Amino acid sequence: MARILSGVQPSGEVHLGNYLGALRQWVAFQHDNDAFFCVVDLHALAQEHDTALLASRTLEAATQLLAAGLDPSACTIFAQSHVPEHPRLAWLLECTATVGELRRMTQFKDKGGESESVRVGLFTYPVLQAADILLYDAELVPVGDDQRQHLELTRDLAVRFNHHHGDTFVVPQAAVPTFAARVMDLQEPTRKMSKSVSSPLGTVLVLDRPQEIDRKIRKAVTDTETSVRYDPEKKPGVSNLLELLAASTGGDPAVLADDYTSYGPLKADVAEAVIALLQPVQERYQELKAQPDYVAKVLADGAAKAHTVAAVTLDRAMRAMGLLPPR
Ligand code: AQP
Repeated sequence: MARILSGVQPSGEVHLGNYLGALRQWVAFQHDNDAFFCVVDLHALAQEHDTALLASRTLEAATQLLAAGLDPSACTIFAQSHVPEHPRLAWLLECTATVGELRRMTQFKDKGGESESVRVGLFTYPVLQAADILLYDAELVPVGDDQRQHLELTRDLAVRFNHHHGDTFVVPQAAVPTFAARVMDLQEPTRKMSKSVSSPLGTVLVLDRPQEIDRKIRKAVTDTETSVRYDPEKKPGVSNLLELLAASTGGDPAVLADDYTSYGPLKADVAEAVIALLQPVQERYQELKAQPDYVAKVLADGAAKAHTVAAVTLDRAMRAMGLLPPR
């Protein structure tokens, strides 16, 4: 049994990229591992957010994790802000991380890292993410491809801390799916599908109605050629569709491409496969959305369990850094 930790931001609605890159792996991992999954609401503060919506979005994200198939009797599900050890360990790690290594984070650069008015939280949030992971002694972190660099930073921080202060943290590894690890925006296929940036027509939401999914996929931007080929560099739109098909039905995108001679039938099959993939999630969601108290209870129980694990690691890290233990 490996210890697992991963999270999703309540920064908008859960989309197909989150589902294929992360959530589906989480569901697969939960039964044979000791898995912790959190709605990382503190991360959502690092960018412009709607104060009136954050709490309901956090509950909504948790509902969608359950709808995706997470089972609270098999794994621990909690909200990051309910476990105070996260920002406390983040501070200790911030005192070991350097400005240079945080400046190299491509997500920070992409989100306006050069600007004077960019928030300090956006700069340091990869360190909070490292704390999220290291608190649980996680060996594996199932994430999409966009998180690889942050995972590398987490590993670097853990190795450095262990070197300077003695063995304290488990050094984690990323688990990234083979296909659909970076689902691209359907309208701008050189940009990843994301909650906070993507275009409405370019993002398939997990809860989109079948007609809406069909419409978005049929309108997906491809290219001016007609041949169906898997070539993410030269044909990003078509390759994205092939990856969606491969991830939804099994198979290899380069091999699946041989079944098509034009884009129309490919789009029709992708739409059908994605609709079928999301149907059970949508059905479970309909049952769960009427039970907000149940979801809140799952989060409360999850936070209590997460706290017992996180408190031990934080105490170890504080002592290792030489802080006076409280009586
Ligand atoms: N497009 C994607 N393809 C595959 N995996 C993805 N993930 C995110 N986008 C894709 C994975 O989903 C998990 C949760 O990540 P997140 O909550 O940070 O997702 P987001 O949609 O990217 O949210 P934001 O608010 O737009 O955040 P930014 O832009 O900061 O990433 C992660 O495992 C992620 O890899």
